Amino acid sequence: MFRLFVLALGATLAFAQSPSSGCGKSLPEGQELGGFYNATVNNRRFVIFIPPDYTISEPAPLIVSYHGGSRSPENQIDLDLFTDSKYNTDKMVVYPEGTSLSNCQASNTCAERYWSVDPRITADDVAFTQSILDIVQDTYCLDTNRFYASGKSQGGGVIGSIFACTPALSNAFAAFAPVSGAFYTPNVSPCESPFMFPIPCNPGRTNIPIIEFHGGQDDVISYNGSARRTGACLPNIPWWVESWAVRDGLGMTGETRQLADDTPNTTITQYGVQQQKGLVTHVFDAVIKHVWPSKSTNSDNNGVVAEFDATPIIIDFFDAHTLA
Ligand SMILES: *[C@@H]1O[C@H](CO)[C@@H](O)[C@H](O)[C@H]1NC(C)=O
Ligand SMILES: *[C@@H]1O[C@H](CO)[C@@H](O)[C@H](O)[C@H]1NC(C)=O
Ligand SMILES: CC(=O)N[C@H]1CO[C@H](CO)[C@@H](O)[C@@H]1O
Repeated sequence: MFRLFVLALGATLAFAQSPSSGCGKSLPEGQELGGFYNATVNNRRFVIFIPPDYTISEPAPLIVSYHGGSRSPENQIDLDLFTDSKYNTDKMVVYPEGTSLSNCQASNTCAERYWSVDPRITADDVAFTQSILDIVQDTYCLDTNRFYASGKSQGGGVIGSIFACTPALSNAFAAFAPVSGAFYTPNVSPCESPFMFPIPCNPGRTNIPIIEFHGGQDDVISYNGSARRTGACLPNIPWWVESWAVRDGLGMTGETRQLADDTPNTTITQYGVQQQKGLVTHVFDAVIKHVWPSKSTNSDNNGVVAEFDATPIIIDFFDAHTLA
Protein backbone atom coordinates (compact mmCIF):
# COMPACT_ATOMS: atom_id res chain seq x y z
CA MET A 1 0.00 0.00 0.00
CA PHE A 2 2.69 2.44 1.09
CA ARG A 3 4.84 1.48 -1.88
CA LEU A 4 2.03 2.06 -4.33
CA PHE A 5 1.49 5.50 -2.86
CA VAL A 6 5.17 6.38 -3.22
CA LEU A 7 5.22 5.19 -6.83
CA ALA A 8 2.16 7.26 -7.70
CA LEU A 9 3.65 10.33 -6.04
CA GLY A 10 6.93 9.78 -7.86
CA ALA A 11 5.13 9.62 -11.20
CA THR A 12 3.29 12.87 -10.48
CA LEU A 13 6.47 14.68 -9.50
CA ALA A 14 8.12 13.50 -12.70
CA PHE A 15 5.44 15.31 -14.79
CA ALA A 16 4.08 12.09 -16.27
CA GLN A 17 7.27 11.16 -18.04
CA SER A 18 7.20 7.96 -20.02
CA PRO A 19 10.77 6.59 -20.09
CA SER A 20 11.58 4.53 -23.18
CA SER A 21 13.18 1.07 -23.17
CA GLY A 22 16.53 2.70 -24.02
CA CYS A 23 16.82 4.24 -20.55
CA GLY A 24 19.78 2.81 -18.65
CA LYS A 25 21.55 1.62 -21.83
CA SER A 26 24.93 3.18 -22.48
CA LEU A 27 25.43 5.20 -25.66
CA PRO A 28 26.29 3.10 -28.73
CA GLU A 29 30.05 2.72 -29.11
CA GLY A 30 31.73 5.74 -30.66
CA GLN A 31 28.84 8.12 -29.98
CA GLU A 32 29.36 11.25 -27.92
CA LEU A 33 27.30 14.05 -26.45
CA GLY A 34 26.70 16.75 -29.07
CA GLY A 35 27.54 14.40 -31.97
CA PHE A 36 25.71 13.71 -35.26
CA TYR A 37 25.45 10.11 -36.52
CA ASN A 38 24.10 8.48 -39.67
CA ALA A 39 21.81 5.50 -39.26
CA THR A 40 19.64 3.48 -41.63
CA VAL A 41 16.48 1.43 -41.47
CA ASN A 42 15.17 -0.54 -44.46
CA ASN A 43 17.87 1.09 -46.60
CA ARG A 44 16.73 4.58 -45.75
CA ARG A 45 18.98 7.06 -43.99
CA PHE A 46 18.39 9.28 -40.98
CA VAL A 47 20.72 11.45 -38.92
CA ILE A 48 20.72 11.38 -35.12
CA PHE A 49 21.85 14.30 -32.94
CA ILE A 50 22.75 13.48 -29.32
CA PRO A 51 21.95 16.53 -27.19
CA PRO A 52 24.80 17.84 -25.00
CA ASP A 53 22.76 17.34 -21.80
CA TYR A 54 21.83 13.73 -22.63
CA THR A 55 22.11 11.12 -19.86
CA ILE A 56 20.99 7.49 -19.78
CA SER A 57 18.85 8.14 -16.72
CA GLU A 58 16.91 11.30 -17.65
CA PRO A 59 14.39 10.68 -20.47
CA ALA A 60 15.02 13.26 -23.22
CA PRO A 61 12.40 14.81 -25.50
CA LEU A 62 12.74 14.03 -29.23
CA ILE A 63 12.24 16.28 -32.25
CA VAL A 64 11.98 14.65 -35.69
CA SER A 65 12.66 17.29 -38.38
CA TYR A 66 11.87 16.75 -42.08
CA HIS A 67 13.76 18.57 -44.84
CA GLY A 68 12.14 20.38 -47.77
CA GLY A 69 11.51 18.83 -51.19
CA SER A 70 14.79 18.26 -53.15
CA ARG A 71 16.78 18.99 -49.97
CA SER A 72 18.63 16.81 -47.41
CA PRO A 73 18.93 16.15 -43.67
CA GLU A 74 22.12 18.24 -43.70
CA ASN A 75 20.24 21.19 -45.20
CA GLN A 76 17.55 20.86 -42.56
CA ILE A 77 20.18 20.82 -39.77
CA ASP A 78 21.51 24.16 -41.08
CA LEU A 79 18.02 25.60 -41.36
CA ASP A 80 16.11 24.59 -38.26
CA LEU A 81 18.86 25.30 -35.68
CA PHE A 82 17.28 22.72 -33.36
CA THR A 83 20.82 21.45 -32.70
CA ASP A 84 22.22 24.92 -31.92
CA SER A 85 23.02 25.10 -28.19
CA LYS A 86 21.60 28.63 -28.20
CA TYR A 87 18.16 27.02 -28.59
CA ASN A 88 18.39 23.42 -27.44
CA THR A 89 20.65 21.35 -25.22
CA ASP A 90 18.25 18.70 -23.92
CA LYS A 91 16.27 17.39 -26.90
CA MET A 92 17.46 14.64 -29.19
CA VAL A 93 16.88 15.58 -32.84
CA VAL A 94 16.47 13.14 -35.72
CA TYR A 95 16.58 14.06 -39.43
CA PRO A 96 15.00 11.49 -41.77
CA GLU A 97 15.86 11.50 -45.48
CA GLY A 98 13.17 11.46 -48.19
CA THR A 99 13.21 9.33 -51.35
CA SER A 100 13.98 10.24 -54.95
CA LEU A 101 11.60 10.39 -57.91
CA SER A 102 11.05 7.00 -59.59
CA ASN A 103 12.27 8.41 -62.92
CA CYS A 104 15.14 10.35 -61.38
CA GLN A 105 17.79 8.78 -63.60
CA ALA A 106 16.21 10.22 -66.74
CA SER A 107 16.11 13.67 -65.16
CA ASN A 108 19.44 13.25 -63.37
CA THR A 109 17.86 14.22 -60.04
CA CYS A 110 18.51 11.13 -57.92
CA ALA A 111 20.26 13.19 -55.24
CA GLU A 112 17.05 15.15 -54.66
CA ARG A 113 14.79 13.78 -51.94
CA TYR A 114 11.05 14.27 -51.49
CA TRP A 115 8.20 13.23 -49.19
CA SER A 116 5.05 11.28 -49.93
CA VAL A 117 2.85 14.36 -49.55
CA ASP A 118 4.19 14.98 -53.09
CA PRO A 119 1.92 13.02 -55.47
CA ARG A 120 4.98 11.73 -57.37
CA ILE A 121 6.34 9.90 -54.30
CA THR A 122 4.97 6.50 -53.27
CA ALA A 123 7.31 5.64 -50.35
CA ASP A 124 5.64 4.73 -47.06
CA ASP A 125 6.91 7.61 -44.93
CA VAL A 126 4.52 6.70 -42.11
CA ALA A 127 6.13 3.25 -41.75
CA PHE A 128 9.61 4.80 -42.12
CA THR A 129 8.89 7.26 -39.31
CA GLN A 130 7.39 4.54 -37.12
CA SER A 131 10.55 2.45 -37.62
CA ILE A 132 12.76 5.38 -36.69
CA LEU A 133 10.76 6.00 -33.52
CA ASP A 134 10.99 2.30 -32.61
CA ILE A 135 14.76 2.27 -33.06
CA VAL A 136 15.62 5.49 -31.26
CA GLN A 137 13.40 4.82 -28.27
CA ASP A 138 14.97 1.41 -27.83
CA THR A 139 18.51 2.76 -28.21
CA TYR A 140 18.32 6.02 -26.24
CA CYS A 141 16.66 7.20 -23.06
CA LEU A 142 13.70 9.20 -24.38
CA ASP A 143 10.42 10.45 -22.95
CA THR A 144 7.77 8.97 -25.25
CA ASN A 145 5.29 11.59 -23.99
CA ARG A 146 7.48 14.27 -25.59
CA PHE A 147 8.02 13.30 -29.22
CA TYR A 148 7.59 16.23 -31.65
CA ALA A 149 7.55 16.67 -35.44
CA SER A 150 8.64 19.66 -37.50
CA GLY A 151 9.57 20.24 -41.12
CA LYS A 152 9.98 22.73 -43.94
CA SER A 153 7.85 22.87 -47.09
CA GLN A 154 7.21 19.24 -48.17
CA GLY A 155 8.62 18.26 -44.76
CA GLY A 156 5.91 20.44 -43.21
CA GLY A 157 3.34 18.99 -45.58
CA VAL A 158 4.12 15.39 -44.73
CA ILE A 159 3.86 15.99 -40.98
CA GLY A 160 0.83 18.31 -41.09
CA SER A 161 -1.33 16.62 -43.71
CA ILE A 162 -0.22 12.97 -43.44
CA PHE A 163 1.35 12.11 -40.05
CA ALA A 164 -0.98 14.31 -37.96
CA CYS A 165 -3.86 12.84 -40.00
CA THR A 166 -2.88 9.20 -39.37
CA PRO A 167 -4.06 7.48 -36.16
CA ALA A 168 -0.76 5.94 -35.00
CA LEU A 169 1.52 8.91 -35.67
CA SER A 170 -0.97 11.53 -34.48
CA ASN A 171 -0.87 9.65 -31.18
CA ALA A 172 2.92 9.20 -31.19
CA PHE A 173 3.79 12.90 -31.58
CA ALA A 174 2.72 15.35 -28.89
CA ALA A 175 2.78 18.36 -31.25
CA PHE A 176 3.47 19.33 -34.88
CA ALA A 177 5.23 22.42 -36.29
CA PRO A 178 5.10 22.72 -40.10
CA VAL A 179 7.01 25.66 -41.61
CA SER A 180 5.97 26.99 -45.05
CA GLY A 181 4.07 23.72 -45.35
CA ALA A 182 3.32 22.20 -48.77
CA PHE A 183 -0.03 20.61 -47.97
CA TYR A 184 -0.62 18.85 -51.30
CA THR A 185 -4.11 17.37 -51.26
CA PRO A 186 -5.07 14.66 -53.77
CA ASN A 187 -8.35 14.35 -55.68
CA VAL A 188 -9.56 17.92 -55.35
CA SER A 189 -11.92 18.77 -58.17
CA PRO A 190 -12.13 21.47 -59.19
CA CYS A 191 -8.79 22.73 -57.89
CA GLU A 192 -9.43 26.46 -58.14
CA SER A 193 -9.62 29.70 -56.18
CA PRO A 194 -10.34 30.23 -53.32
CA PHE A 195 -8.70 26.81 -52.67
CA MET A 196 -10.88 26.16 -49.59
CA PHE A 197 -11.70 22.49 -50.05
CA PRO A 198 -12.24 19.75 -47.45
CA ILE A 199 -8.89 18.38 -46.21
CA PRO A 200 -9.03 14.60 -45.77
CA CYS A 201 -7.71 13.79 -42.30
CA ASN A 202 -8.15 10.87 -39.91
CA PRO A 203 -6.28 11.63 -36.68
CA GLY A 204 -6.36 9.36 -33.64
CA ARG A 205 -7.34 12.14 -31.24
CA THR A 206 -9.14 15.50 -31.21
CA ASN A 207 -6.67 17.73 -29.38
CA ILE A 208 -3.65 17.82 -31.66
CA PRO A 209 -1.36 20.83 -31.12
CA ILE A 210 -0.29 22.44 -34.42
CA ILE A 211 1.71 25.60 -35.11
CA GLU A 212 2.14 26.68 -38.75
CA PHE A 213 4.39 29.46 -40.10
CA HIS A 214 3.91 31.02 -43.52
CA GLY A 215 5.11 34.00 -45.56
CA GLY A 216 2.75 36.25 -47.51
CA GLN A 217 5.25 36.44 -50.37
CA ASP A 218 5.80 32.67 -50.57
CA ASP A 219 6.28 32.12 -54.32
CA VAL A 220 6.50 28.30 -54.06
CA ILE A 221 3.59 27.39 -51.77
CA SER A 222 1.29 30.41 -52.10
CA TYR A 223 -0.39 31.68 -48.97
CA ASN A 224 -3.73 31.78 -50.76
CA GLY A 225 -3.46 28.31 -52.28
CA SER A 226 -2.74 27.21 -55.85
CA ALA A 227 -3.01 24.48 -58.45
CA ARG A 228 0.70 23.93 -58.60
CA ARG A 229 0.99 20.30 -59.60
CA THR A 230 -1.17 17.87 -61.51
CA GLY A 231 -2.97 15.45 -59.25
CA ALA A 232 -2.84 17.53 -56.10
CA CYS A 233 -4.10 20.88 -54.96
CA LEU A 234 -2.59 23.34 -52.48
CA PRO A 235 -5.06 24.79 -49.95
CA ASN A 236 -5.42 28.38 -48.87
CA ILE A 237 -3.16 28.41 -45.78
CA PRO A 238 -5.51 30.21 -43.34
CA TRP A 239 -8.18 27.71 -44.40
CA TRP A 240 -5.87 24.76 -43.77
CA VAL A 241 -5.07 26.08 -40.28
CA GLU A 242 -8.75 26.80 -39.58
CA SER A 243 -9.60 23.24 -40.65
CA TRP A 244 -7.29 22.01 -37.90
CA ALA A 245 -8.95 24.31 -35.36
CA VAL A 246 -12.34 22.89 -36.30
CA ARG A 247 -11.04 19.30 -36.20
CA ASP A 248 -9.64 19.98 -32.71
CA GLY A 249 -13.05 21.32 -31.62
CA LEU A 250 -11.80 24.90 -31.19
CA GLY A 251 -14.19 26.54 -33.66
CA MET A 252 -13.42 28.60 -36.75
CA THR A 253 -12.47 31.87 -35.09
CA GLY A 254 -9.01 32.65 -33.81
CA GLU A 255 -7.60 35.64 -32.00
CA THR A 256 -5.07 37.59 -34.06
CA ARG A 257 -2.49 40.05 -32.78
CA GLN A 258 0.91 41.39 -33.76
CA LEU A 259 3.51 38.78 -32.78
CA ALA A 260 5.74 41.29 -30.91
CA ASP A 261 6.30 45.04 -30.65
CA ASP A 262 9.13 44.90 -33.17
CA THR A 263 7.29 42.76 -35.77
CA PRO A 264 4.96 45.18 -37.62
CA ASN A 265 4.41 42.72 -40.48
CA THR A 266 3.96 39.55 -38.44
CA THR A 267 0.82 38.32 -36.73
CA ILE A 268 0.06 35.34 -34.56
CA THR A 269 -3.42 33.79 -34.61
CA GLN A 270 -4.37 31.51 -31.74
CA TYR A 271 -7.40 29.22 -31.70
CA GLY A 272 -8.98 27.87 -28.53
CA VAL A 273 -9.71 29.45 -25.17
CA GLN A 274 -8.39 29.09 -21.63
CA GLN A 275 -6.19 26.02 -21.24
CA GLN A 276 -6.57 25.23 -24.92
CA LYS A 277 -5.60 28.71 -26.08
CA GLY A 278 -3.16 28.39 -28.96
CA LEU A 279 -3.61 24.62 -29.34
CA VAL A 280 -3.79 25.56 -33.02
CA THR A 281 -1.57 28.56 -33.83
CA HIS A 282 -0.63 30.33 -37.04
CA VAL A 283 2.26 32.77 -37.48
CA PHE A 284 2.08 34.94 -40.62
CA ASP A 285 4.79 37.30 -41.85
CA ALA A 286 3.42 39.33 -44.77
CA VAL A 287 6.85 40.08 -46.21
CA ILE A 288 8.85 36.82 -46.26
CA LYS A 289 8.99 34.20 -48.99
CA HIS A 290 9.33 30.40 -48.89
CA VAL A 291 11.68 30.32 -45.90
CA TRP A 292 12.42 29.04 -42.43
CA PRO A 293 11.83 32.40 -40.68
CA SER A 294 15.06 33.70 -39.21
CA LYS A 295 16.47 37.08 -38.23
CA SER A 296 19.81 35.81 -39.56
CA THR A 297 20.87 34.82 -43.06
CA ASN A 298 20.16 31.17 -43.83
CA SER A 299 20.18 28.98 -46.95
CA ASP A 300 16.53 29.92 -47.60
CA ASN A 301 16.44 33.67 -47.33
CA ASN A 302 19.34 35.07 -49.37
CA GLY A 303 19.92 37.59 -46.59
CA VAL A 304 16.33 38.89 -46.72
CA VAL A 305 15.64 38.08 -43.09
CA ALA A 306 12.37 37.76 -41.16
CA GLU A 307 11.25 39.88 -38.22
CA PHE A 308 11.50 36.92 -35.85
CA ASP A 309 13.18 33.55 -35.37
CA ALA A 310 10.82 30.59 -35.79
CA THR A 311 13.09 28.15 -33.93
CA PRO A 312 12.61 29.35 -30.31
CA ILE A 313 8.87 29.80 -30.89
CA ILE A 314 8.63 26.18 -32.04
CA ILE A 315 10.67 24.93 -29.07
CA ASP A 316 8.46 26.85 -26.63
CA PHE A 317 5.37 25.42 -28.35
CA PHE A 318 6.75 21.89 -28.01
CA ASP A 319 7.67 22.47 -24.35
CA ALA A 320 4.07 23.53 -23.68
CA HIS A 321 2.60 20.26 -24.99
CA THR A 322 3.10 16.68 -23.79
CA LEU A 323 1.07 13.54 -24.25
CA ALA A 324 -0.92 12.25 -21.26
C1 LIG B 1 26.08 10.96 -43.33
O1 LIG B 1 26.06 10.52 -44.65
C2 LIG B 1 26.00 11.57 -45.61
C3 LIG B 1 25.77 11.00 -46.99
O2 LIG B 1 26.21 9.72 -47.13
C4 LIG B 1 27.28 12.37 -45.52
O3 LIG B 1 27.26 13.43 -46.46
C5 LIG B 1 27.37 12.94 -44.12
O4 LIG B 1 28.58 13.65 -43.96
C6 LIG B 1 27.29 11.85 -43.08
N1 LIG B 1 27.14 12.48 -41.78
C7 LIG B 1 27.78 12.06 -40.69
C8 LIG B 1 27.50 12.82 -39.43
O5 LIG B 1 28.56 11.13 -40.70
C1 LIG C 1 -4.67 36.56 -50.41
O1 LIG C 1 -6.01 36.91 -50.64
C2 LIG C 1 -6.43 38.07 -49.95
C3 LIG C 1 -7.90 38.30 -50.24
O2 LIG C 1 -8.62 37.17 -49.96
C4 LIG C 1 -5.63 39.28 -50.41
O3 LIG C 1 -5.98 40.41 -49.66
C5 LIG C 1 -4.14 38.99 -50.21
O4 LIG C 1 -3.39 40.02 -50.77
C6 LIG C 1 -3.75 37.68 -50.85
N1 LIG C 1 -2.40 37.38 -50.44
C7 LIG C 1 -1.49 37.02 -51.29
C8 LIG C 1 -0.14 36.79 -50.71
O5 LIG C 1 -1.71 36.86 -52.47
C1 LIG D 1 4.43 44.19 -46.83
C2 LIG D 1 4.24 45.00 -45.62
O1 LIG D 1 3.21 44.95 -44.98
N1 LIG D 1 5.27 45.78 -45.27
C3 LIG D 1 5.23 46.65 -44.11
C4 LIG D 1 6.13 46.14 -43.01
O2 LIG D 1 6.14 47.04 -41.95
C5 LIG D 1 6.63 48.32 -42.27
C6 LIG D 1 6.69 49.14 -40.99
O3 LIG D 1 5.42 49.23 -40.41
C7 LIG D 1 5.72 48.95 -43.31
O4 LIG D 1 6.25 50.20 -43.71
C8 LIG D 1 5.66 48.04 -44.52
O5 LIG D 1 4.72 48.55 -45.43
